[in-house]
Amino acid sequence: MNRPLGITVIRHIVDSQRLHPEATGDLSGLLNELIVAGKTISAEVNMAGLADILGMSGKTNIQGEKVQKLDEFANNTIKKRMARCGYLCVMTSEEDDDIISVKEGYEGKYTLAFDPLDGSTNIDVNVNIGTIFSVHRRRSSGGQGCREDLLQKGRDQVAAGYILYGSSTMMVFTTGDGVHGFTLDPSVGEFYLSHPNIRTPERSKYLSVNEGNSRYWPENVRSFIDLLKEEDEEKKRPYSCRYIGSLVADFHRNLISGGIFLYPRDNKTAKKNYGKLRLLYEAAPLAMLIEQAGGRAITDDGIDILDIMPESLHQRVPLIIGSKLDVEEARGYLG
Ligand code: P6P
Repeated sequence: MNRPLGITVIRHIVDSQRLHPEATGDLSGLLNELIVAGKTISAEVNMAGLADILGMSGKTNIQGEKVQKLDEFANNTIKKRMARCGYLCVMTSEEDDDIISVKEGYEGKYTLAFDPLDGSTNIDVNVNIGTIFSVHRRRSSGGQGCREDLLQKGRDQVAAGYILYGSSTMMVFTTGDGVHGFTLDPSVGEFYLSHPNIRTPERSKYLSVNEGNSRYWPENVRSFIDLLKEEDEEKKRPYSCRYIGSLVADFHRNLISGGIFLYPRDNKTAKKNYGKLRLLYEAAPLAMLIEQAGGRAITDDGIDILDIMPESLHQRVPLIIGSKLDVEEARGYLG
């Protein structure tokens, strides 16, 4: 069969690097290592229904959530590979309480924050899950990196993206020159460019929010969400509700088709009083992606996610993210 001459993700990365004569190739190398880790995780996720890897590992992570075996596999796969890639000085993971050092002698100039397998509660029911990553330049001078290298504003990220394990495995990322999507051809083991220069529609088609929490939302948030459900011919409302409960899956659908995703703070528990989602390795990378694609990402106080200065590794933030016109309307209404 004559296969179309697809652009592989590494070809795209190298071509993008050429746009920056000052580039040393370290970021390209870092992304390539992440791609290998993603392919490894994809193979395991796709076998999960067959291999004895479903179910719990018996451990609990810093979030107080039970760690699933696939979570552990994904976390270890990324940590082992990236610790010796030579491009990082320090990492942080949703699954690890503290910072993660890199192999002595392999210290590099970037940092990596990642959620190894977000949406893990969906693993056993075969719903799409994903890996989310965020890359910054180190701020410390040399050797092993430190917490301060990780606690940087999302606005200063040099790269951000996710790998979505679904009906097909896709990698979507940005290095500041637009958002590009690649689909894995498992028979070849290559990611091919399938979604060049993704631009998210200015107006939503979907409303993504967990209505089960509505009684706990601040009153103004609840009334804004009700507004999205009222008839409005010009804005093509009410929007269809789509909520998978897997952030990467909900985000990806909205990125491609247009949508607004909300995970507001709730007054039910102190833990969620700042929202459920984490800043460093969920909200900030997705915020860079959505802004690069023409969308917006704010808190339920109307503050740009990318402008928040992190104070801790696992800091939570309320998140409203998606189509520009709807998110800006939210900012006006809530801000
Ligand atoms: P809820 C999955 O556990 C996750 O962290 C995100 O992937 C998802 O968007 C969110 O939690 C779902 O939370 O409270 O609606 O089940």
